[in-house]
Amino acid sequence: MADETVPGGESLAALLHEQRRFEPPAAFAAQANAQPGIYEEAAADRLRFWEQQAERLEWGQRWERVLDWELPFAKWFVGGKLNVSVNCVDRHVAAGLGERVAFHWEGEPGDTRTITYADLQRMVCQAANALESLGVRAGDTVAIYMPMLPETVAAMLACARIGAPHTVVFGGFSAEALAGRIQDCDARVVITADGGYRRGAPSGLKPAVDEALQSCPNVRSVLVVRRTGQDVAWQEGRDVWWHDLVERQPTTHEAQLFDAEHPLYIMYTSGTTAKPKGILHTSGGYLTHVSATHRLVFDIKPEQDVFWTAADIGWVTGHSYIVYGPLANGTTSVMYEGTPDTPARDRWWQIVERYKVTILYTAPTTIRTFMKWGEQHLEGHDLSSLRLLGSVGEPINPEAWMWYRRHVGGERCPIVDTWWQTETGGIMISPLPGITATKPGAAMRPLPGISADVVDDQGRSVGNGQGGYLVLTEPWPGMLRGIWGDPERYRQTYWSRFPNWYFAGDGAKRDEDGDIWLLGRVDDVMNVSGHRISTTEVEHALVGHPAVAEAAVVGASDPTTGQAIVAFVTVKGEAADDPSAGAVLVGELRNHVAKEIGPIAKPRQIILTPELPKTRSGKIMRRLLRDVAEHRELGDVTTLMDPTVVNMIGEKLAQTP
Ligand code: 6R9
Repeated sequence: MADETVPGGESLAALLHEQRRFEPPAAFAAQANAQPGIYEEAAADRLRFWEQQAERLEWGQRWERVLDWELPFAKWFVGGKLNVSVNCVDRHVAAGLGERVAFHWEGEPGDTRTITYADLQRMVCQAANALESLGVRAGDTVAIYMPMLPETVAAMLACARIGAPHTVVFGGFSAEALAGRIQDCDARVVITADGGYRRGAPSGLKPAVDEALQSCPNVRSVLVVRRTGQDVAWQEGRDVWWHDLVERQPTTHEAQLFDAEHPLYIMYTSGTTAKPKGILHTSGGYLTHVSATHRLVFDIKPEQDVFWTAADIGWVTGHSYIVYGPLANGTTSVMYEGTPDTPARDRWWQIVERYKVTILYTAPTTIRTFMKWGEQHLEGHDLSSLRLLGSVGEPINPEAWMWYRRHVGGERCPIVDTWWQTETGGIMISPLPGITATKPGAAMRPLPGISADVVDDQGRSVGNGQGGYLVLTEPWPGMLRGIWGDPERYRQTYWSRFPNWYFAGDGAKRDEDGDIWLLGRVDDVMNVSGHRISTTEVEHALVGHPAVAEAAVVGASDPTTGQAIVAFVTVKGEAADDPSAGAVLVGELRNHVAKEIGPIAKPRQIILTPELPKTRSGKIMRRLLRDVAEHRELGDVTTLMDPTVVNMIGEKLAQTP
């Protein structure tokens, strides 16, 4: 992997020379939730460590065993029973904290709402009653396709309360993508909104639901929150307004206990094939993992902190660190509906100042966008409330890390670079603020209770600056329990590369001190602005267009988005030779991909070419296309059927805007 570049453009060689270290400030260390000794304690008895974390939750019935492990299937807290929504809401109200703010919510147009734990309890109970009135029972799946609203959280917790696993589909996904997910998990009820605000304008969601449901005949009810007030089509008997149904329900609801392994949610994520995988998370272990990591990694003091995960609820980061982790810990969070540059590029810094945010958690792509906009947008805003910063979603390049530290953190806030995945449920590798001396660009060490390694092809541990594959060598409580409806794919995807370990799909290196640096995906998954998109998924969308003969898609490093999608396409007919027809077609293809998958999957560049580089056995050589897209020297071309093809493609690329 020696010549690889990581997102942000820094080379592995440059990372190896990164020498800066930042010791935890003494005052921070003195008050931190995680104190030295925690690693040794957890290492001495891993299961006991997790059991202690589970004891921080409220259980209706205690577990009999901490873990049943039949590789690759884990059961945590076997025999235990709890209710996730009671843990996130009711127990705090019962403890007298009903007036504590759960969310400072801010809409993009500037409207605000303050939701206390008591408010949230009423909302969740009403929504749970409403779902039951629509016939939703424990075990039924519910699809949620919503903007960032308090009702979105209430909808998720209401599902959890009645034992109905939810699948939240990111509002940026297309009708097609939504339909695929609804069909895969056979959801019968969809919760949505008329629309939400994005970039200063209302953007519709209900129309996409209407379109999706044309191919989802099993959906019987659509519950619609009124957010933007835009006109929506209405199907009597199927569609019902949230304010008509939910807000008329009783504000109490008796929660039942569910088994620790009862399904909590399914989150679809891109794999290496065209079909997204439904990652299944269950209740007791997941909640233990996200609440413990939220407390230790973000040093949460629920009486004082104002926590802000600036991510969408539709991604796992939102599930674990906007909803389940923070609420399980009784935290006050900020939730913001819209984009960072609406109405101006200092919107986030206004929010930090207004709510006195103490902990900010966001993605490198956003940090790089702020860098591009310039630090003048932060000036004049009082950011002195901040005491800790977090990063997630992709490798953070040292330059962005340093900018974050200097301009957002005022050189005083520790930074936690947190590595994890939809599949892991919660944070796995991260510094512990107060203990770990951080290095710009390194996720550092597996958390207490987590076992990870970096290994070569043969499964041998590497060290001293060598690169390899990241593996997780012991089960952990937040781990996925499988792929919805496809146990074989679960085994194949994660547990076959190395026989006894979980293969994460990420490259990593371990430095001389034993600290871990993540290097990006080693498979065909791209990471665009922290969103996982499979190359195959985009190829699939492109070849679905009538003009396209063949398509090959690669991720190329991009200074802002980490990776960007570059597509090489051969077309049927004349378009490839006729530049004006070609330009029109390229525009059409970009929109086609946006429609099939979502705007985030729009290729940055589409290069029309008469040929794709293929091996003699006919396999498209994506590795070479990646070299071309990155303007790198080409690797081995000897297996190519026609070596002149790559040069020609390189020339085409140079001519493509
Ligand atoms: C939480 C989340 C998972 C993939 C993962 C890796 C990349 C996430 C990272 C990171 C380097 C970090 N990733 N955090 N790479 N450093 N701190 O992002 O989940 O959407 O499933 O993506 O994201 O490649 O495998 P998900």
